[in-house]
Amino acid sequence: MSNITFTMIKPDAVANGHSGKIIDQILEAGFSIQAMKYLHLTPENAGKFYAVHSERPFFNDLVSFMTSGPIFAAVLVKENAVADFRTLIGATDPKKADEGTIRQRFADSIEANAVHGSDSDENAAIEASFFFNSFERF
Ligand code: IDP
Ligand code: MG
Repeated sequence: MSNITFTMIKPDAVANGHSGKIIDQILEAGFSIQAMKYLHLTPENAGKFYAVHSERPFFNDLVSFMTSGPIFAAVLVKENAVADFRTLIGATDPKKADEGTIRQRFADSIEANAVHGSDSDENAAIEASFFFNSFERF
């Protein structure tokens, strides 16, 4: 079990002014921020990041959405980070997300769902290195 996960505050949440409250909830839940940056994904970046979904019907819309405005990308540290962060953000579809989760509080739709969270330790490392060089040294 590794102790890092990777997150993005997605364009909907940044545009709606929710970044501060989301970061606050992440810190309140016991995560620390090892690295963070503010950036605007290119279609090429977004397509690579979500390559695993390239055959899904929503892929093109997802790339458009993820490139529609700036995001925060971050590496978070906590014991059991991947699973605990998935619990904190809630289900992919905010209508199905538990009360008080980040997606239940801040997401607009199953697509514009406020935050990303890695789904495994392996993907957390891959995703963190996609955005941060040598993130271990921060
Ligand atoms: P996750 O973000 O909860 O891990 P995934 O199934 O990995 O969910 O999907 C990646 C992202 O693709 C979601 O966060 C959401 O933005 C988008 N997405 C997933 N399912 C749908 C869908 O059915 N319609 C539109 N967008 C979707
Ligand atoms: Mg996923």
